[in-house]
Amino acid sequence: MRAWPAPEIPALPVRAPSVRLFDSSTQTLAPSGGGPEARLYVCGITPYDATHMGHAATYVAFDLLVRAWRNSGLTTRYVQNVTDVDDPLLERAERVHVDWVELAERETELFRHDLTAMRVIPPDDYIGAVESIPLVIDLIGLLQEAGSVYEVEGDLYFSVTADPRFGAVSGWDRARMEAVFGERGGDPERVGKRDPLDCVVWRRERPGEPAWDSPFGRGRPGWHIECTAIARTHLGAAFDVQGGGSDLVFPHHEMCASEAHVAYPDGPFAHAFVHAGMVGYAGEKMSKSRGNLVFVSQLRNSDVDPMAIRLTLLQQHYRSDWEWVDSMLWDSVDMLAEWRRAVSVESGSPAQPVVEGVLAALAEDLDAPRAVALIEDWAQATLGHGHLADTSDPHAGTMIRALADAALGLEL
Ligand code: 5CA
Ligand code: ZN
Repeated sequence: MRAWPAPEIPALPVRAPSVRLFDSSTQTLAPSGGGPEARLYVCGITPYDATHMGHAATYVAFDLLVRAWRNSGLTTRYVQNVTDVDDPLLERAERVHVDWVELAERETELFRHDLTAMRVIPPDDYIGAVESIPLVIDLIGLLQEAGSVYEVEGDLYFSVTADPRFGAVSGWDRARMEAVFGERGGDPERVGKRDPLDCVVWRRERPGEPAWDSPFGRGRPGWHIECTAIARTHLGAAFDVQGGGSDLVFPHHEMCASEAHVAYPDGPFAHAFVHAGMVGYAGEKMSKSRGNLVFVSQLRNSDVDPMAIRLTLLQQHYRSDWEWVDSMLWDSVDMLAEWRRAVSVESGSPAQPVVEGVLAALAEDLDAPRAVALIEDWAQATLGHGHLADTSDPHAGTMIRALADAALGLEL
């Protein structure tokens, strides 16, 4: 699948510290990106509706990671999927009487435009579920050879007990797993399953649903196996990070890891699992199914500067759950205008400590709010509003402009 155009990123004269990230599976901060190439898989959209602030916040968070890795001297390899066939997409297409392929293409295209406007670095490989069906079929074959797949009325299930490490990603106990499995695409109550938590890897054809030929009959892939297959094929074993929003910790990332452990006993799936917090609006998690949404495209259509949207997202730590409030956006519009004024003055407050501080903040679990505060202090000092008014650095504006762009993705 085609991704979107890459923003131009200025090179910085200083090298950033190595990145440390909070790994959900160990609940600790750990060094990240050990090799010369850092490898990242981020779970992409299910394209049945437009990009909302929750999606945008998650993709901006992993964009900060790519930038932090690159600024620390690593090269990066980034893969993202598009769940372009799955229950929620098919249900929406049927409800609004649109062909599911058309709906997926339209919403994916809108997503590309939204993320381009927000200067989010595109993945190197942008891979759809439909185009990955041959990979999924091969992977199910490996799971079958390992004796971890069984059939219920023509549907194939992965047996979670086949992986002794099942549960290691979320660290949840069974009661908690069972409580949310049904709400997040699982079918804990289905009769004939060996374990309520087993997940579908191949769903046999139903009338009116798309289906593809396979050695196990016509059907379509289950959700989790799509990401397992794409990540393992396009990144190999033991890549650095699997990322997504915190709603994917269980079952999605847990199942991806277990399927990979069983199919490929040669190595771990991802070294770390990194999760962005949930963005809410009007008292609830922003979600396509609840309909309490603020869309990036809607704001763009009303001529809101995408950089102001981005700056709003950056002021929340990526791991926090938070609520979008419209006034945050207007505050960011003002802040951005001040920053733009500050980088245009002839001589500004010294940039060097700001560069070092911002890069250090981002290397320490992507602390964008701290990075924003440092640039804000610099802007205030440069404009003479701060107590530290000092405008002795003639290169400060150029340097801060490059810094905001390279480290935070903000074009001033
Ligand atoms: N296609 C699957 C992943 S393989 C999926 O979860 N699609 S999605 O469209 O529902 O979500 C896309 C990404 O946005 C996921 O990483 C998800 O965790 C994240 N996300 C969804 N809602 C929110 C929210 N309210 N706040 C933050 N992130 C969110
Ligand atoms: Zn995924």
